[in-house]
Amino acid sequence: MNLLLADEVREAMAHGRPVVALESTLLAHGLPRPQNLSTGLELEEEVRASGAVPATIAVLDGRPHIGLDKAELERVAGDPALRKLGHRDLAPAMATGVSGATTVSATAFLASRAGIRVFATGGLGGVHRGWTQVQDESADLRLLARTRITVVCAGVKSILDVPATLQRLETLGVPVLGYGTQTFPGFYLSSSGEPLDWTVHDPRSVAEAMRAQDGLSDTGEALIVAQPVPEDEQLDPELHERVLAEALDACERDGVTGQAVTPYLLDHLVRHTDGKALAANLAAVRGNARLAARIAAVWTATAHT
Ligand code: PSU
Ligand code: MN
Repeated sequence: MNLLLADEVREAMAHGRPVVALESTLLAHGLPRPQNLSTGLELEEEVRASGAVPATIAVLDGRPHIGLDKAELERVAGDPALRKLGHRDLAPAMATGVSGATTVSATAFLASRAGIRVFATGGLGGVHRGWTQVQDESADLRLLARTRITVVCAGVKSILDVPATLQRLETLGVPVLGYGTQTFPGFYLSSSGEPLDWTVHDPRSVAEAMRAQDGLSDTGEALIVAQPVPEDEQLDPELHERVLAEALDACERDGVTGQAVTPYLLDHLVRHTDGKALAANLAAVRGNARLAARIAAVWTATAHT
């Protein structure tokens, strides 16, 4: 496949050094400007400071990029016409020379093809509320059921039907590890209240689970590592509940559907919480970038033992 690896990423991979994939839809379509550019740069810094090389992934002029330079990141953060590309959009985007930010499904796919094993994001996509009417389930879930990559996230966005999403992950055979928690994180909230079956407490345990997974099969499902946003940085749960209900109403009233739903809801939350939703979102992704780098470091350090 025609993947364009940044020099730094190519070199790190060639020498078996840790690399962490980062998603670009959360920058282009999930965060307001201009914080999205500073966040993109900051996430790369967090990864570096924790000992790995960052590879932000996007499609530019039809070409999948694994690792962006500063000008490319500025383009991703600043271009209002940039498309949102899920996994199924990759082929048409490549054929038509389109540029787009990649969602979890497209990023996980491209990262895995490039040989990157660890990926950090904010919240995964999942089963939307009202699924019985609209069957809106993020393509993230099915892609993660057939891609061997470790995804560090803060749960799934609380705009979704969280219990239904966890059920789907179970059906699809995707393991979920709580990182220092026995309940599934709630993205803006430290806990969604949903219980988890597995809890780990350090990057080494995650790397061991990854190795055990590989021992069972060399292709197959992802591993989800769910790390909560620290409690003192979460969105106030009452504020969250109120504004989320308003956002869901507004979304229905405005007739928003398909790919536009997630960005619409996230934007509503940011604008109606006086920036507090944004602060919680940023705290979550920062923590995930750091943890992903630590996992990648242990993973590569133990590669031949
Ligand atoms: N997490 C965030 N912000 C985001 C997203 C996740 O903190 O914007 C994006 C991810 O790219 C995820 C996508 O893959 O939302 C899911 O969109 P959809 O529901 O249309 O599949
Ligand atoms: Mn969707």
